[in-house]
Amino acid sequence: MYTQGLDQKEQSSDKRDALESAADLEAFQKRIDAEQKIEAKDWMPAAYRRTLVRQISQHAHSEIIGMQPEGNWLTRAPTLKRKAILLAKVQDEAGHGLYLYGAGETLGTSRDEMIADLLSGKAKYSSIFNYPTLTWADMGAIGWLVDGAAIMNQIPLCRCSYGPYARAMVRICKEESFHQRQGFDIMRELCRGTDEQKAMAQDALNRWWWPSIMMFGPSDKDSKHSAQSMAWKIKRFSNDELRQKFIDVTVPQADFLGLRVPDDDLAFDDETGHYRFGAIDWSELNDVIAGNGPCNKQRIAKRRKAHDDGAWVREAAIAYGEKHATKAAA
Ligand code: BYC
Repeated sequence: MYTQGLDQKEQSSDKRDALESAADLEAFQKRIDAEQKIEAKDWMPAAYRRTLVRQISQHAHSEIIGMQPEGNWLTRAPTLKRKAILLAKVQDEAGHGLYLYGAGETLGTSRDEMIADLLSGKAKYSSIFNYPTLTWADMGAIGWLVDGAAIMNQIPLCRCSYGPYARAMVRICKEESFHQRQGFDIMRELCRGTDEQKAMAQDALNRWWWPSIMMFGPSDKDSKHSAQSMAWKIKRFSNDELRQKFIDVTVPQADFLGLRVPDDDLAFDDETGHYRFGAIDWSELNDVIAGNGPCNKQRIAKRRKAHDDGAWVREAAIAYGEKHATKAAA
């Protein structure tokens, strides 16, 4: 179902870009401006296709790698109910990865190719998943902040100009909304608990706040893809706009919990109606993206091992498929 784009096999990207006529590019932009969805079989500029493969595959990789920090707590969830909820959340993330790889495949890049790029280090995944999960409160902070940031970024993607990506995002956002609420619920319970539990919640907020703010990507002035992605209506808001929206909705939630956001410069600005916030340490984001975050090596090593350990399953599935195809042909 998702492989119809595979017949449009790659010429070198420069060759394909050069073959595109100004008239085709103009007609394409008109469709985008008219809010028409672009579908897998439609003509599209090679650069639009490349941008989508880059973003969708990196998004898929983030979901798959994102299972690790929370998977770490499945065996240590404090109650059976919390364990069942966390298990469902981690399984949802596997599902999100699969819908997204499916959406990526409609553009003519196979899942194997996308995964090979992740494992070789060529493709990125979200910086946020390179931080360790040290206490149970981190499960609360991830749900509340990381999924909260994810929703802020992903709701506009439901209106992305590329149909298969936009449609995949609808279900993903519904599930992310449950994830965010379960995280906030963990934080609320800890904040209403003993002093020790509240301190654990505060410590998790201290460690996850700035990395969550950085999830939105570099500042607009340093975002190399934003202008084109917004013109193509892949992105509907800039990185800084989404970051500000996230801060504006999240700070009152921290106040409600009785927690302190770890930013001395944070203040509500009556004139703009937004929170002003302190300077972001971009060197930290750049380091993590470059592979030097606290857990980058561990995350990729674990993903590589899981991929290698699963080789027999893929081989068995192919053999099973071939057996049935031969039977059906006979
Ligand atoms: N981490 O020009 P820019 C989830 C890269 S999943 C790492 O602004 P763009 C969840 C960027 O890729 C969360 N890399 O790029 C899962 C680019 O490098 P390349 C993931 C980052 O694409 C499980 C370069 O920096 N969400 O939420 O216009 C449990 C320049 O950036 C990051 C998505 O993937 C980063 N934080 O904007 C819980 C959503 N930021 O590709 C939660 C879809 C930037 O040129 N993606 N880079 O090598 C997007 O919306 C956009 O791709 C981004 C970046 C806003 C992330």
